[in-house]
Amino acid sequence: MYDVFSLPEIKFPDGFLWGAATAGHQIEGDNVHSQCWAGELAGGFRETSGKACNHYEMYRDDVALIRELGHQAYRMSIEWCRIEPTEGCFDEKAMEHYLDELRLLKQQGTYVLVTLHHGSHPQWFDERGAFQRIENLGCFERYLEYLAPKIAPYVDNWHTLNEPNGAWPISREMDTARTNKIKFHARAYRLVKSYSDAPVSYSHCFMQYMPKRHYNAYDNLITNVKDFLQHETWFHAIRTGELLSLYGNAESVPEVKGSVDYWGVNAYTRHMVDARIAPGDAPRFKHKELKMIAKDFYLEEMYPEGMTANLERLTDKPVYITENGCACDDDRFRIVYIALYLSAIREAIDLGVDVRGYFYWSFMDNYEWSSFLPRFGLVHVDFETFERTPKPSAYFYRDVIAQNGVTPELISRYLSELPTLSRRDRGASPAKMKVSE
Ligand code: IFM
Repeated sequence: MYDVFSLPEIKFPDGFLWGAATAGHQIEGDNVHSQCWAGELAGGFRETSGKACNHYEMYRDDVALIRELGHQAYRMSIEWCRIEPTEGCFDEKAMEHYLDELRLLKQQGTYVLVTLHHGSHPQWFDERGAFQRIENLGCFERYLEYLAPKIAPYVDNWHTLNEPNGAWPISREMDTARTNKIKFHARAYRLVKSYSDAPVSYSHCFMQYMPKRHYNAYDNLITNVKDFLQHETWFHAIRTGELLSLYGNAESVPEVKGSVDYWGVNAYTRHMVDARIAPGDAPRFKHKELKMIAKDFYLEEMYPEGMTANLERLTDKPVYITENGCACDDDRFRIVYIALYLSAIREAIDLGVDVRGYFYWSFMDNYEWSSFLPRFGLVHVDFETFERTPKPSAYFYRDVIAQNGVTPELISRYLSELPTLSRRDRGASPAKMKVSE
Protein backbone atom coordinates (compact mmCIF):
# COMPACT_ATOMS: atom_id res chain seq x y z
CA MET A 1 0.00 0.00 0.00
CA TYR A 2 1.23 3.46 -0.81
CA ASP A 3 1.41 6.27 1.70
CA VAL A 4 -1.03 8.58 0.03
CA PHE A 5 -0.71 11.03 2.94
CA SER A 6 2.82 11.91 1.90
CA LEU A 7 1.80 13.07 -1.58
CA PRO A 8 2.73 16.69 -2.20
CA GLU A 9 0.19 19.08 -3.70
CA ILE A 10 -0.66 18.18 -7.32
CA LYS A 11 -1.97 20.89 -9.63
CA PHE A 12 -3.11 20.38 -13.22
CA PRO A 13 -2.69 22.77 -16.15
CA ASP A 14 -5.36 25.43 -16.62
CA GLY A 15 -8.22 24.12 -18.72
CA PHE A 16 -7.60 20.49 -17.77
CA LEU A 17 -10.86 18.60 -18.37
CA TRP A 18 -12.45 16.48 -15.63
CA GLY A 19 -15.22 13.94 -15.96
CA ALA A 20 -16.25 10.31 -15.83
CA ALA A 21 -17.09 7.59 -18.34
CA THR A 22 -19.83 5.00 -18.87
CA ALA A 23 -20.89 2.65 -21.66
CA GLY A 24 -24.40 1.97 -22.94
CA HIS A 25 -24.58 -1.79 -22.45
CA GLN A 26 -23.19 -1.53 -18.94
CA ILE A 27 -25.75 0.97 -17.65
CA GLU A 28 -28.85 1.16 -19.85
CA GLY A 29 -30.62 -2.15 -19.29
CA ASP A 30 -32.85 -4.28 -21.57
CA ASN A 31 -30.33 -4.14 -24.38
CA VAL A 32 -32.04 -7.05 -26.06
CA HIS A 33 -30.76 -6.63 -29.61
CA SER A 34 -27.10 -6.70 -28.62
CA GLN A 35 -24.82 -9.65 -29.29
CA CYS A 36 -23.83 -9.34 -25.60
CA TRP A 37 -27.41 -9.93 -24.56
CA ALA A 38 -27.63 -13.05 -26.69
CA GLY A 39 -24.22 -14.17 -25.44
CA GLU A 40 -25.24 -13.63 -21.85
CA LEU A 41 -28.38 -15.67 -22.26
CA ALA A 42 -26.38 -18.43 -23.91
CA GLY A 43 -24.60 -18.97 -20.62
CA GLY A 44 -21.08 -18.75 -19.32
CA PHE A 45 -21.87 -15.49 -17.57
CA ARG A 46 -22.15 -15.08 -13.83
CA GLU A 47 -25.02 -12.66 -14.22
CA THR A 48 -26.85 -11.20 -17.19
CA SER A 49 -27.07 -7.45 -17.64
CA GLY A 50 -30.87 -7.36 -17.35
CA LYS A 51 -31.97 -3.88 -16.30
CA ALA A 52 -28.34 -2.90 -15.55
CA CYS A 53 -28.63 0.56 -13.88
CA ASN A 54 -31.91 1.29 -15.66
CA HIS A 55 -30.18 4.31 -17.15
CA TYR A 56 -32.25 4.12 -20.34
CA GLU A 57 -35.24 5.19 -18.25
CA MET A 58 -33.38 7.28 -15.68
CA TYR A 59 -31.04 9.22 -17.97
CA ARG A 60 -32.54 12.59 -17.03
CA ASP A 61 -31.71 12.01 -13.35
CA ASP A 62 -28.23 10.77 -14.22
CA VAL A 63 -27.50 13.77 -16.41
CA ALA A 64 -28.53 16.05 -13.52
CA LEU A 65 -26.34 14.09 -11.10
CA ILE A 66 -23.32 14.51 -13.38
CA ARG A 67 -23.69 18.23 -12.98
CA GLU A 68 -24.46 18.10 -9.25
CA LEU A 69 -21.21 16.24 -8.70
CA GLY A 70 -19.27 18.99 -10.42
CA HIS A 71 -18.19 17.06 -13.52
CA GLN A 72 -17.21 19.15 -16.53
CA ALA A 73 -17.26 16.27 -19.01
CA TYR A 74 -19.02 12.99 -19.64
CA ARG A 75 -18.00 10.07 -21.84
CA MET A 76 -20.92 7.89 -22.98
CA SER A 77 -21.60 5.43 -25.74
CA ILE A 78 -24.49 4.99 -28.13
CA GLU A 79 -25.87 1.49 -28.64
CA TRP A 80 -25.84 0.65 -32.32
CA CYS A 81 -28.25 -2.24 -31.67
CA ARG A 82 -30.94 0.16 -30.41
CA ILE A 83 -30.61 2.45 -33.42
CA GLU A 84 -30.43 -0.37 -35.98
CA PRO A 85 -32.00 -3.40 -34.27
CA THR A 86 -32.49 -5.20 -37.56
CA GLU A 87 -30.18 -4.76 -40.48
CA GLY A 88 -30.94 -1.62 -42.47
CA CYS A 89 -33.95 -0.57 -40.31
CA PHE A 90 -33.33 2.46 -38.14
CA ASP A 91 -35.37 3.14 -35.03
CA GLU A 92 -36.22 6.84 -34.90
CA LYS A 93 -37.53 6.63 -31.35
CA ALA A 94 -34.19 5.30 -30.11
CA MET A 95 -32.43 8.01 -32.08
CA GLU A 96 -34.61 10.65 -30.46
CA HIS A 97 -33.83 9.17 -27.04
CA TYR A 98 -30.09 9.71 -27.50
CA LEU A 99 -30.60 13.16 -29.01
CA ASP A 100 -32.59 14.11 -25.92
CA GLU A 101 -29.83 12.88 -23.61
CA LEU A 102 -27.19 14.75 -25.61
CA ARG A 103 -29.27 17.94 -25.65
CA LEU A 104 -29.71 17.80 -21.88
CA LEU A 105 -25.97 17.37 -21.39
CA LYS A 106 -25.20 20.31 -23.66
CA GLN A 107 -27.87 22.50 -22.08
CA GLN A 108 -26.20 22.11 -18.70
CA GLY A 109 -22.77 22.85 -20.21
CA THR A 110 -21.28 19.36 -20.05
CA TYR A 111 -18.48 18.55 -22.53
CA VAL A 112 -19.59 15.37 -24.30
CA LEU A 113 -17.36 12.56 -25.56
CA VAL A 114 -19.31 9.94 -27.52
CA THR A 115 -17.99 6.43 -28.16
CA LEU A 116 -19.53 4.93 -31.28
CA HIS A 117 -18.81 1.29 -30.44
CA HIS A 118 -18.17 0.19 -26.85
CA GLY A 119 -18.10 -3.60 -26.66
CA SER A 120 -21.58 -4.29 -27.93
CA HIS A 121 -23.18 -4.24 -31.39
CA PRO A 122 -26.32 -5.65 -33.03
CA GLN A 123 -26.83 -9.38 -32.94
CA TRP A 124 -27.29 -9.38 -36.74
CA PHE A 125 -23.86 -7.77 -37.19
CA ASP A 126 -22.36 -10.45 -34.99
CA GLU A 127 -24.04 -13.16 -37.06
CA ARG A 128 -22.41 -11.68 -40.16
CA GLY A 129 -19.00 -12.16 -38.50
CA ALA A 130 -18.60 -8.65 -37.04
CA PHE A 131 -14.98 -7.43 -37.25
CA GLN A 132 -13.78 -10.79 -38.46
CA ARG A 133 -14.90 -9.94 -41.99
CA ILE A 134 -13.72 -6.77 -43.68
CA GLU A 135 -16.80 -6.95 -45.95
CA ASN A 136 -18.81 -5.84 -42.90
CA LEU A 137 -17.17 -2.42 -42.90
CA GLY A 138 -20.02 -1.22 -45.10
CA CYS A 139 -22.54 -2.01 -42.31
CA PHE A 140 -20.66 0.18 -39.86
CA GLU A 141 -20.40 2.96 -42.45
CA ARG A 142 -24.13 2.85 -43.21
CA TYR A 143 -24.89 3.13 -39.49
CA LEU A 144 -22.46 6.02 -39.00
CA GLU A 145 -23.84 7.85 -42.05
CA TYR A 146 -27.21 7.73 -40.30
CA LEU A 147 -25.95 8.62 -36.83
CA ALA A 148 -23.02 11.02 -37.15
CA PRO A 149 -24.75 14.01 -38.83
CA LYS A 150 -27.61 13.85 -36.32
CA ILE A 151 -25.49 13.87 -33.19
CA ALA A 152 -22.60 16.03 -34.49
CA PRO A 153 -24.06 19.32 -33.15
CA TYR A 154 -23.87 17.93 -29.59
CA VAL A 155 -20.56 16.05 -29.64
CA ASP A 156 -17.36 17.73 -28.43
CA ASN A 157 -15.14 14.71 -28.85
CA TRP A 158 -15.53 11.32 -30.53
CA HIS A 159 -14.24 7.82 -30.04
CA THR A 160 -14.70 5.37 -32.87
CA LEU A 161 -14.09 2.09 -31.00
CA ASN A 162 -13.46 1.34 -27.34
CA GLU A 163 -10.38 -0.79 -26.68
CA PRO A 164 -10.20 -2.34 -30.17
CA ASN A 165 -6.66 -3.45 -29.25
CA GLY A 166 -8.05 -5.18 -26.13
CA ALA A 167 -6.83 -8.74 -26.49
CA TRP A 168 -3.43 -9.71 -27.78
CA PRO A 169 -3.94 -11.77 -30.94
CA ILE A 170 -2.84 -15.33 -30.29
CA SER A 171 -4.58 -16.85 -33.30
CA ARG A 172 -4.81 -16.03 -36.99
CA GLU A 173 -8.50 -15.16 -36.54
CA MET A 174 -7.74 -12.71 -33.75
CA ASP A 175 -4.97 -11.19 -35.83
CA THR A 176 -7.40 -10.66 -38.72
CA ALA A 177 -9.93 -9.04 -36.40
CA ARG A 178 -7.17 -6.81 -35.04
CA THR A 179 -6.11 -5.46 -38.45
CA ASN A 180 -9.76 -5.17 -39.52
CA LYS A 181 -10.52 -3.10 -36.44
CA ILE A 182 -7.75 -0.67 -37.35
CA LYS A 183 -9.44 -0.29 -40.75
CA PHE A 184 -12.91 0.11 -39.19
CA HIS A 185 -11.49 2.76 -36.89
CA ALA A 186 -9.80 4.66 -39.72
CA ARG A 187 -12.91 4.63 -41.91
CA ALA A 188 -15.03 5.85 -38.98
CA TYR A 189 -12.47 8.56 -38.24
CA ARG A 190 -12.66 9.88 -41.82
CA LEU A 191 -16.46 9.66 -41.90
CA VAL A 192 -16.94 11.53 -38.61
CA LYS A 193 -14.47 14.18 -39.76
CA SER A 194 -16.72 14.93 -42.71
CA TYR A 195 -19.52 15.93 -40.30
CA SER A 196 -17.67 17.40 -37.34
CA ASP A 197 -14.71 19.61 -36.48
CA ALA A 198 -14.41 18.04 -33.02
CA PRO A 199 -11.39 15.82 -32.21
CA VAL A 200 -11.67 12.11 -32.97
CA SER A 201 -9.72 9.15 -31.57
CA TYR A 202 -10.30 5.65 -30.16
CA SER A 203 -9.73 4.37 -26.62
CA HIS A 204 -6.51 2.42 -26.38
CA CYS A 205 -6.55 -0.34 -23.76
CA PHE A 206 -3.13 0.42 -22.30
CA MET A 207 -2.34 -2.57 -20.09
CA GLN A 208 1.28 -2.44 -19.03
CA TYR A 209 3.01 -5.80 -19.50
CA MET A 210 5.96 -6.59 -17.26
CA PRO A 211 8.17 -9.67 -16.97
CA LYS A 212 7.60 -11.52 -13.74
CA ARG A 213 11.36 -12.21 -13.61
CA HIS A 214 13.22 -9.23 -15.04
CA TYR A 215 16.39 -11.33 -15.55
CA ASN A 216 14.66 -14.10 -17.52
CA ALA A 217 15.02 -13.93 -21.30
CA TYR A 218 11.76 -15.79 -22.03
CA ASP A 219 9.66 -13.66 -19.69
CA ASN A 220 11.11 -10.60 -21.41
CA LEU A 221 10.53 -12.03 -24.86
CA ILE A 222 6.87 -12.79 -24.24
CA THR A 223 6.37 -9.45 -22.56
CA ASN A 224 7.76 -7.71 -25.61
CA VAL A 225 5.66 -9.79 -28.01
CA LYS A 226 2.51 -9.00 -26.06
CA ASP A 227 3.34 -5.34 -25.89
CA PHE A 228 4.22 -5.23 -29.55
CA LEU A 229 1.05 -6.96 -30.73
CA GLN A 230 -1.34 -5.17 -28.44
CA HIS A 231 0.12 -1.69 -28.34
CA GLU A 232 2.95 -0.96 -30.72
CA THR A 233 1.24 -2.36 -33.83
CA TRP A 234 -1.60 0.13 -33.25
CA PHE A 235 0.66 3.10 -32.60
CA HIS A 236 2.82 2.13 -35.57
CA ALA A 237 -0.19 1.73 -37.88
CA ILE A 238 -1.59 5.11 -36.96
CA ARG A 239 1.77 6.85 -37.15
CA THR A 240 2.81 5.33 -40.49
CA GLY A 241 -0.22 3.71 -42.19
CA GLU A 242 1.58 0.35 -42.15
CA LEU A 243 -0.37 -2.59 -40.67
CA LEU A 244 1.87 -5.35 -39.38
CA SER A 245 0.62 -8.88 -39.01
CA LEU A 246 1.96 -11.99 -37.32
CA TYR A 247 0.65 -14.21 -40.07
CA GLY A 248 0.82 -12.25 -43.31
CA ASN A 249 2.75 -9.51 -45.05
CA ALA A 250 2.58 -5.94 -43.85
CA GLU A 251 -0.09 -3.89 -45.57
CA SER A 252 -0.01 -0.19 -46.32
CA VAL A 253 -3.37 1.53 -45.74
CA PRO A 254 -3.04 5.29 -46.32
CA GLU A 255 -6.41 6.00 -44.68
CA VAL A 256 -5.04 4.69 -41.36
CA LYS A 257 -2.12 7.09 -41.23
CA GLY A 258 -2.84 10.02 -38.91
CA SER A 259 -6.29 8.73 -37.97
CA VAL A 260 -6.27 10.13 -34.43
CA ASP A 261 -6.30 13.75 -33.29
CA TYR A 262 -5.08 12.69 -29.83
CA TRP A 263 -4.44 9.45 -27.97
CA GLY A 264 -7.34 8.17 -25.85
CA VAL A 265 -5.90 6.08 -23.02
CA ASN A 266 -7.74 3.54 -20.88
CA ALA A 267 -5.29 2.38 -18.21
CA TYR A 268 -5.91 0.58 -14.95
CA THR A 269 -3.17 -1.75 -13.83
CA ARG A 270 -0.23 -3.87 -14.96
CA HIS A 271 -0.01 -7.46 -16.08
CA MET A 272 2.77 -9.82 -15.05
CA VAL A 273 4.16 -12.17 -17.70
CA ASP A 274 5.70 -15.52 -16.85
CA ALA A 275 6.92 -17.72 -19.72
CA ARG A 276 6.25 -20.86 -17.65
CA ILE A 277 2.54 -20.18 -17.66
CA ALA A 278 0.57 -20.35 -20.91
CA PRO A 279 -0.14 -17.90 -22.45
CA GLY A 280 2.17 -16.01 -20.15
CA ASP A 281 -0.45 -14.69 -17.72
CA ALA A 282 1.25 -14.83 -14.35
CA PRO A 283 -0.42 -14.46 -10.99
CA ARG A 284 0.40 -11.25 -9.20
CA PHE A 285 2.98 -11.12 -6.46
CA LYS A 286 1.18 -12.21 -3.30
CA HIS A 287 1.85 -8.96 -1.45
CA LYS A 288 0.22 -6.99 -4.28
CA GLU A 289 -2.99 -9.03 -4.34
CA LEU A 290 -5.55 -6.56 -3.19
CA LYS A 291 -8.87 -8.31 -3.16
CA MET A 292 -10.86 -5.13 -3.05
CA ILE A 293 -14.27 -6.62 -3.64
CA ALA A 294 -15.99 -9.00 -1.31
CA LYS A 295 -16.30 -12.07 -3.51
CA ASP A 296 -13.50 -13.97 -5.15
CA PHE A 297 -13.76 -12.28 -8.54
CA TYR A 298 -11.21 -9.64 -9.22
CA LEU A 299 -7.73 -8.85 -8.12
CA GLU A 300 -6.85 -5.28 -8.74
CA GLU A 301 -3.40 -3.93 -8.32
CA MET A 302 -2.54 -0.31 -7.86
CA TYR A 303 0.39 0.32 -10.12
CA PRO A 304 0.39 4.05 -10.91
CA GLU A 305 4.01 3.86 -12.10
CA GLY A 306 2.63 2.01 -15.14
CA MET A 307 0.50 5.01 -16.05
CA THR A 308 3.51 7.32 -16.18
CA ALA A 309 5.57 4.82 -18.18
CA ASN A 310 2.74 4.26 -20.67
CA LEU A 311 2.11 7.94 -21.18
CA GLU A 312 5.76 8.61 -21.89
CA ARG A 313 5.28 6.62 -25.12
CA LEU A 314 2.71 9.10 -26.38
CA THR A 315 4.48 12.41 -26.77
CA ASP A 316 3.57 12.99 -30.41
CA LYS A 317 -0.05 14.05 -29.80
CA PRO A 318 -2.25 15.31 -26.96
CA VAL A 319 -3.62 12.63 -24.63
CA TYR A 320 -6.89 12.22 -22.78
CA ILE A 321 -7.18 9.58 -20.05
CA THR A 322 -10.53 8.23 -21.14
CA GLU A 323 -10.76 5.49 -18.48
CA ASN A 324 -9.01 4.88 -15.18
CA GLY A 325 -10.56 3.55 -12.02
CA CYS A 326 -10.79 0.77 -9.52
CA ALA A 327 -13.36 -1.81 -8.44
CA CYS A 328 -13.65 -1.93 -4.68
CA ASP A 329 -16.25 -2.37 -1.99
CA ASP A 330 -14.40 -0.19 0.49
CA ASP A 331 -14.65 3.21 -1.16
CA ARG A 332 -11.51 4.45 0.62
CA PHE A 333 -9.44 2.45 -1.86
CA ARG A 334 -10.93 4.53 -4.65
CA ILE A 335 -9.75 7.73 -3.02
CA VAL A 336 -6.23 6.33 -2.65
CA TYR A 337 -6.32 5.05 -6.22
CA ILE A 338 -7.48 8.33 -7.75
CA ALA A 339 -4.93 10.39 -5.80
CA LEU A 340 -2.05 8.10 -6.78
CA TYR A 341 -2.98 7.87 -10.45
CA LEU A 342 -3.43 11.63 -10.69
CA SER A 343 0.03 12.00 -9.22
CA ALA A 344 1.36 9.60 -11.87
CA ILE A 345 -0.40 11.55 -14.63
CA ARG A 346 1.03 14.83 -13.32
CA GLU A 347 4.46 13.24 -13.42
CA ALA A 348 3.92 12.36 -17.09
CA ILE A 349 2.91 15.96 -17.80
CA ASP A 350 6.14 17.12 -16.16
CA LEU A 351 8.00 14.72 -18.43
CA GLY A 352 6.52 16.41 -21.48
CA VAL A 353 3.29 14.49 -22.19
CA ASP A 354 0.43 16.79 -23.20
CA VAL A 355 -2.35 15.26 -21.06
CA ARG A 356 -5.50 17.33 -21.45
CA GLY A 357 -8.15 15.54 -19.41
CA TYR A 358 -9.19 12.68 -17.16
CA PHE A 359 -12.35 10.55 -17.21
CA TYR A 360 -12.81 8.35 -14.14
CA TRP A 361 -14.27 4.87 -14.84
CA SER A 362 -16.99 4.81 -13.94
CA PHE A 363 -19.55 7.44 -13.11
CA MET A 364 -21.70 4.81 -11.40
CA ASP A 365 -21.55 1.15 -10.44
CA ASN A 366 -22.56 -0.90 -13.45
CA TYR A 367 -22.57 -4.21 -15.25
CA GLU A 368 -18.96 -5.35 -15.63
CA TRP A 369 -19.64 -7.49 -18.74
CA SER A 370 -20.43 -10.69 -16.84
CA SER A 371 -21.23 -9.59 -13.31
CA PHE A 372 -22.42 -6.74 -11.11
CA LEU A 373 -19.87 -7.58 -8.40
CA PRO A 374 -17.03 -5.24 -9.35
CA ARG A 375 -18.16 -1.80 -8.29
CA PHE A 376 -16.16 0.82 -10.15
CA GLY A 377 -18.60 3.68 -9.53
CA LEU A 378 -18.26 7.04 -7.87
CA VAL A 379 -21.99 6.66 -7.38
CA HIS A 380 -23.41 3.59 -5.65
CA VAL A 381 -26.29 1.92 -7.48
CA ASP A 382 -28.76 -0.32 -5.71
CA PHE A 383 -29.44 -2.89 -8.42
CA GLU A 384 -32.87 -3.74 -6.93
CA THR A 385 -34.31 -0.24 -6.55
CA PHE A 386 -31.89 1.62 -8.88
CA GLU A 387 -31.41 4.26 -6.22
CA ARG A 388 -28.23 6.26 -6.80
CA THR A 389 -26.10 7.35 -3.82
CA PRO A 390 -22.85 9.23 -4.34
CA LYS A 391 -19.99 7.63 -2.42
CA PRO A 392 -17.44 9.65 -0.42
CA SER A 393 -15.08 9.29 -3.40
CA ALA A 394 -17.64 11.16 -5.54
CA TYR A 395 -17.35 14.15 -3.21
CA PHE A 396 -13.59 13.76 -3.06
CA TYR A 397 -13.49 13.82 -6.87
CA ARG A 398 -15.88 16.79 -6.97
CA ASP A 399 -13.39 18.70 -4.79
CA VAL A 400 -10.43 17.57 -6.92
CA ILE A 401 -12.24 19.05 -9.92
CA ALA A 402 -13.02 22.30 -8.09
CA GLN A 403 -9.35 22.67 -7.03
CA ASN A 404 -7.97 21.37 -10.35
CA GLY A 405 -5.76 19.05 -8.36
CA VAL A 406 -5.17 17.23 -5.10
CA THR A 407 -3.86 18.71 -1.87
CA PRO A 408 -2.72 16.90 1.30
CA GLU A 409 -5.54 18.70 3.10
CA LEU A 410 -8.12 17.28 0.70
CA ILE A 411 -6.85 13.74 1.17
CA SER A 412 -6.94 14.04 4.96
CA ARG A 413 -10.47 15.45 4.77
CA TYR A 414 -11.71 12.24 3.13
CA LEU A 415 -9.35 9.65 4.61
CA SER A 416 -8.43 9.36 8.25
CA GLU A 417 -6.23 6.30 7.74
CA LEU A 418 -5.09 4.01 4.95
CA PRO A 419 -7.52 1.19 4.24
CA THR A 420 -6.14 -2.30 4.75
CA LEU A 421 -7.28 -5.70 3.60
CA SER A 422 -6.00 -8.22 6.03
CA ARG A 423 -6.83 -11.88 5.48
CA ARG A 424 -9.45 -11.45 8.20
CA ASP A 425 -11.20 -8.72 6.20
CA ARG A 426 -11.45 -10.70 2.99
CA GLY A 427 -14.97 -11.68 2.20
CA ALA A 428 -16.33 -9.45 4.94
CA SER A 429 -19.01 -7.00 3.94
CA PRO A 430 -17.72 -3.50 3.34
CA ALA A 431 -17.57 -1.14 6.28
CA LYS A 432 -20.36 1.40 6.48
CA MET A 433 -18.97 4.78 5.60
CA LYS A 434 -20.21 8.21 6.29
CA VAL A 435 -21.01 10.18 3.17
CA SER A 436 -19.36 13.56 3.46
CA GLU A 437 -21.21 16.41 1.68
O1 IFM B 1 -15.86 -1.92 -17.72
C1 IFM B 1 -14.75 -1.89 -18.54
C2 IFM B 1 -15.00 -1.00 -19.76
O2 IFM B 1 -16.13 -1.41 -20.47
C3 IFM B 1 -13.81 -1.07 -20.69
N1 IFM B 1 -12.60 -0.79 -19.99
C4 IFM B 1 -12.34 -1.47 -18.74
C5 IFM B 1 -13.54 -1.34 -17.83
C6 IFM B 1 -13.27 -2.02 -16.47
O3 IFM B 1 -12.98 -3.36 -16.64
